[in-house]
Amino acid sequence: MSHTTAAAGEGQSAADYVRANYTKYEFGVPMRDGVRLMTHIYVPKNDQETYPILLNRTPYGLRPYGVDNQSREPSRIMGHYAREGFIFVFQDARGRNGSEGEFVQVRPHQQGKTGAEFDESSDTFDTIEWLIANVPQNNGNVGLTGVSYDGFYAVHGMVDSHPALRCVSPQAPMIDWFIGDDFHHNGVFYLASGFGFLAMIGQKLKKPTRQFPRPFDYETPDGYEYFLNLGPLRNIREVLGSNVGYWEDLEAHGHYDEYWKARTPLPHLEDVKPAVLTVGGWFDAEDLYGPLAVHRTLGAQSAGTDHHLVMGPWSHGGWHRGDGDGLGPVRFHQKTSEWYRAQVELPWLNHHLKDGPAPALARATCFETGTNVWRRFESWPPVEAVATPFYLGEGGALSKGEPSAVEAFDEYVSDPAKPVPHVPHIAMGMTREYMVDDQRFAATRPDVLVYSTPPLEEDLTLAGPLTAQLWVSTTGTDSDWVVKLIDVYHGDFPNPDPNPAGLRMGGYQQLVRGEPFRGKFREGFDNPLPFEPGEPTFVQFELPDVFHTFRRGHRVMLHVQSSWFPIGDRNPQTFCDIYTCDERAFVKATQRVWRSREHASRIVLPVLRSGF
Ligand code: PG9
Repeated sequence: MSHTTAAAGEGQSAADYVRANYTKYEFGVPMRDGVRLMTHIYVPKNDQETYPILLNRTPYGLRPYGVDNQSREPSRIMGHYAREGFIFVFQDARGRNGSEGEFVQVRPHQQGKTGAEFDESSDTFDTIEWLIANVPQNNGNVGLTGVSYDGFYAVHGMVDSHPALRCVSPQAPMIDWFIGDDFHHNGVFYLASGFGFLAMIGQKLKKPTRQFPRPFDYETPDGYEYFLNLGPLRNIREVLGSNVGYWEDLEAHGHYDEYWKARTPLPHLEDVKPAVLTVGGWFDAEDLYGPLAVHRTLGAQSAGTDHHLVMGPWSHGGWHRGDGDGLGPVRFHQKTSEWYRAQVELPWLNHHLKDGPAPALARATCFETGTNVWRRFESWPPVEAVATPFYLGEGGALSKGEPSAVEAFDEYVSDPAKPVPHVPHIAMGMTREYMVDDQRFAATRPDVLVYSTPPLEEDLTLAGPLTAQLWVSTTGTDSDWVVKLIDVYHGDFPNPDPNPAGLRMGGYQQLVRGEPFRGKFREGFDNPLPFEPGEPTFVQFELPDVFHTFRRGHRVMLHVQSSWFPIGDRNPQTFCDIYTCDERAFVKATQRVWRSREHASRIVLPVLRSGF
């Protein structure tokens, strides 16, 4: 038996190190229905050891294909852990790229499968069965990780899991494309990012291709202008042409029907056997709903599962990218991503896959922004947080005092021809930084209502979801309501040093959490209802969890508006099928947000701590 010694590792790029120390294999792994899934396997050349398998399944392709082509690092996680003794396995999902079969976007789980019936859970099970039986030097233990779409597959892999699957880490997993991930938030279509995805991997391909699709050529850097000129959503079909693909599904399912209900894996997260480490980022613009929903559902439905949550100050996938010491102008003054990988993820993988020491993990390890400190909780949201209503008041006040006026409201005209931008600068698509961008540009618009506390006399820490409870009226018959929670820095907040961008951080209005809600769904996402023009109507919705401290001297600010473009599509403000309506449906509407004794609008904040 020949054996090799690892080449010198330090100083080499991950790709060079992988080439020098791993043998790449490529197989079509057979599923129970005979379809073969393209699978890349990287086995350490040191054949004196056995190693656990770290599996990742993806719709985005495994380029480069071919055992002799190792022209690039296969993945970030392999780049981080190439020296840690794993067998890395990457697989094209069914029907994608090098794999056979039919690709189905967010394929539903099939309960009670028999014979050759399959889904993502069985494809994962069959893959693990084959790997354990065929891959040299494996120690019989398998871990499954994945970010975003790959995280969706990781969640499916933990359902009816293979006995060799010891641990699963769904990271920013997509969980529900209508309620809160990617394509929709509370029924509002996420136009800027959704269109980009449709143009990238939304096509219904006649057969899988190993080529990654060329990015869509918008012919302008200005997303606001591009999508405004695009007009009603129905024009997407025309722009994508024969590649319209998945848009047809989105267009056909404009409310939360059986199509959508079948596509969330949450109902199947029962009796989950592998250990689970769910990871998310407070500033994840794509899939923030998913990790929080998985954590809550495991806690509610799968009591026996050894599961933990990590929420850091990260954008989408930020925990595997870079060192995590800031996002845009917001600094965390520590390498949060490196800390997570070294102190949490790798020890957790080694514990479950190599019988390493158990990392001292609380149920939830969460980074508190504002004070920039990791904290540990035995439950998330923390039971100690107190739901505290802050009322919208006269003169733009935001306070704990209930309004006393008999009839009071603030109003603005919402014009779909001039929607409120979601970013202060020119951008195409969805930038990572929009989740913490300065909101001063919006605060001065006549179609944005602004409410604020006075400068805080002591720190205010929020931990958990926010609930908007608005009494609103509109002259239209449908409307969106966007609520943004903002941390207003005091006037002499220090500028970065060095400050190449010439930022002025004094008075910065940092977005902490923003979320839209399509008003027609106020009685249920599967029950769209028109507004009665002019009639005060109660609209309530949740904004995803935060863990943020407003420092003493800062202000808590709320913006309320009826468009957020082009992150969200424009509501025509006429009750109709927004995916197929034409330009005539788009009308100006006068919006009112009521703040009277009988119609008291408020935001309920999860106050964990005031002061020290
Ligand atoms: N979560 C990402 C995404 C999916 C669908 C639409 C837009 C973004 C992703 O998996 O890339």
